[in-house]
Amino acid sequence: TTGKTITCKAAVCWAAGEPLKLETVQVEPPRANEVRIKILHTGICHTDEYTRSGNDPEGLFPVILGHEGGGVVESIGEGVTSVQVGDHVIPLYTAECRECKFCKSGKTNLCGKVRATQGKGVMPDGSSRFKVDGKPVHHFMGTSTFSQYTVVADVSVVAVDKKAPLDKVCLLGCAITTSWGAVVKQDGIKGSNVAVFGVGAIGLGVINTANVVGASRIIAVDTNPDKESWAKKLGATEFVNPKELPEGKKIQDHLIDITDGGLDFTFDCTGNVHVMRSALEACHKGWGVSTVIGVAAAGQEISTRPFQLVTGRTWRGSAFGGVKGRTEMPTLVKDYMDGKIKIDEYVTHTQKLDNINGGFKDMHAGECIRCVVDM
Ligand code: NAD
Ligand code: AHE
Ligand code: ZN
Repeated sequence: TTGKTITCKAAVCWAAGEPLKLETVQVEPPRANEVRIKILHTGICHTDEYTRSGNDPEGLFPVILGHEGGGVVESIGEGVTSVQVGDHVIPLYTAECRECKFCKSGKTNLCGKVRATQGKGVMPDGSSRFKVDGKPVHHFMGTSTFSQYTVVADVSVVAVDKKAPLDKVCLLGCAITTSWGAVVKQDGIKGSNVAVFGVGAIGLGVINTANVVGASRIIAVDTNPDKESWAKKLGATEFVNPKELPEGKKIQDHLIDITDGGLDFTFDCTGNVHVMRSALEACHKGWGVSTVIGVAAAGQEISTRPFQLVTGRTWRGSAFGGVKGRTEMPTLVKDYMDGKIKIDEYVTHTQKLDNINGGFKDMHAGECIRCVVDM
């Protein structure tokens, strides 16, 4: 609370659809129950692009995007006990206060403490810690990791082992944890048939985790043929390109044909609502479960015949893999250090902060799994 405002560089998105712009930004000291973090590395997730593009109904501008970061605590506000100056940390877009109805329910990782202000692009007290030329800039997902310094709520950050390389474990801030949790927290994957729609970082993580927990068949589905080798490298047993099916053949019908009635589990990792429908309908009658992980644009809706559900298929979704970040992240980092969780394989590209737009370009090019930005 006695700290000074820090002047540093950040990538600011001034308006929906615009490229990010490197700006000199003033970052105010952390107030009570807030933590200021020097961000060293951050991944670029498709969700950053989704909000940048203007497709996010919660999108606010100007904004500092980024939610897959790793850094070091620079200073803490009054009342902060969970992290200390110098701790290596991962910001959490899914907070964990351990006090709210959600946290205490034991049924969900969603936390109610800061979500409302987070969605409004401000800190819990309703104000922003970022200014450019005296003008406030919005926070994003409670993390804003595309800034050399950021301020987060103390319930939105977790300390991790200092020996863990931050240029890798930053991906635990979103992609790796999201996909790991979506599989590990779903009972019954061992010995089952699984289909994964979309082989980006999220889909690959689902494939890899399904392989680790012992799924018997893992069918990867992607419209980009270059994703076949990626999918197989991380444990897919088969690959299907929906574009290569005979004219008029739906992907769900093809999958039902080759699996004697459909999949036990499917995952949407595309964010495309038509793909979500295919993933649900590819499920086996009586018991198939489809998990929506992808994030769809404003105005998009999912649909299917209710008969699909009446006849025993389940449609569900998952945010941050159902993982409670403050409680579970240290173990995930340890699992990575022990070689039980893959991360290095996903980092196909790196960029410097001043070329962060190049990282967005890499993502669109299709051969990039994750681009990690060196801040
Ligand atoms: P990505 O762009 O790297 O990967 C998406 C993949 O889907 C690509 O390989 C693309 O070729 C493929 N694809 C596109 N259209 C397809 C189609 N019609 N059929 C089959 N494949 C198709 O994205 P990502 O970073 O891996 O993220 C995937 C999705 O997950 C995004 O929507 C993202 O916003 C969302 N996400 C959700 C959570 C969560 O907590 N629920 C967390 C992270 C990301
Ligand atoms: N603002 C968006 C919400 C998008 C969304 O669903 N986000 C996921 C995380 S994506 C990470 O890459 C999530 O955690 N959702 C739960 C939550 O509370 O936001 C929209 O579409 O309105
Ligand atoms: Zn993400």
